[in-house]
Amino acid sequence: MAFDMKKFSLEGKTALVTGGSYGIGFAIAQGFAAAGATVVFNDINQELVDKGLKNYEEHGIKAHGYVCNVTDEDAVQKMIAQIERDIAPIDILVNNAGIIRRIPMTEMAASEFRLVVDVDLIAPFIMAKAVIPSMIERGHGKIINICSMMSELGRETVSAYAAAKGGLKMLTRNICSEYGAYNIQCNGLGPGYIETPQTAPLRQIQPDGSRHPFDQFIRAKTPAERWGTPEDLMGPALFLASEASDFVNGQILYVDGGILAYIGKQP
Ligand code: NAP
Ligand code: GCO
Repeated sequence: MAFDMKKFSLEGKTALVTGGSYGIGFAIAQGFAAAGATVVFNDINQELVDKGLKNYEEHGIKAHGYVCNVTDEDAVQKMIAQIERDIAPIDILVNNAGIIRRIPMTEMAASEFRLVVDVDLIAPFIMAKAVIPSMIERGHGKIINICSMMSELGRETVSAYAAAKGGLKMLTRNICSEYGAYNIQCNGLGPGYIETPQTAPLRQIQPDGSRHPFDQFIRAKTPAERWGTPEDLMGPALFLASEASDFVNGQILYVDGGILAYIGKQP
């Protein structure tokens, strides 16, 4: 049977990308728009939503922006209902919103640890819980959780983030297990080290003009010998959002330039 390339189309689909004003979420939403989806995004305040709307407009995309803190379950339930009234039910959810706090574990307040887990793990639970009932009613749905290298590996100062992203990998597998029978596919996308504001501190040029030691470290750990860009995630995200991946469920697709496969370049 010939493959129908229309399986990669998102025509007629409504996609919600959390924290999609810029960075990885914005790039993923751009790819969805190119495939025909109606793009909806939220961010934590009106200023960021306005910044996002301007960003989308500058890229020729008519997006819809909502102010919502994804850790607030009532606000999320209200936002999803508002989106359904304003636009349509959500066919594709990308749990992209995330934060990181780089603090040595023994110096980290439990409140900081909780905040990271709140945004990076509990919010994806809240968001998925809000969209799944309507996906069940309509007989299909796609949920993409933005995981991380830290879903598989640890490193100094990111204990809360790694715990959250490791948990997000298992939440992904559990949503697959619990709702796969309703034709809902829940997969993770695991970016490697990507050039966004979140990693800017790790790429800062040193006073002597040299690359940040962490920048040098990551280039030695990556077969592609470069950082990823948000655009590197567009194709893999589109695959997971489209009918082309209807029999892919509970998987984490790593988009890391080969980091997880590689012991690293000899210094
Ligand atoms: P980013 O530049 O920090 O953008 C994250 C977005 O999420 C921002 O718009 C942020 O808004 C928003 N956000 C944060 N907390 C929120 C909340 N409570 N409610 C609603 N929106 C919220 O991050 P990024 O680098 O694009 O990363 C996006 C996702 O990819 C995150 O889940 C991150 O963990 C993951 N990731 C990143 C990398 C990387 O190397 N960059 C690699 C692997 C995975 P504010 O600006 O107000 O915080
Ligand atoms: C860090 C980085 C990473 C990236 C990403 C890697 O401090 O190690 O921020 O955590 O954000 O998650 O996949």
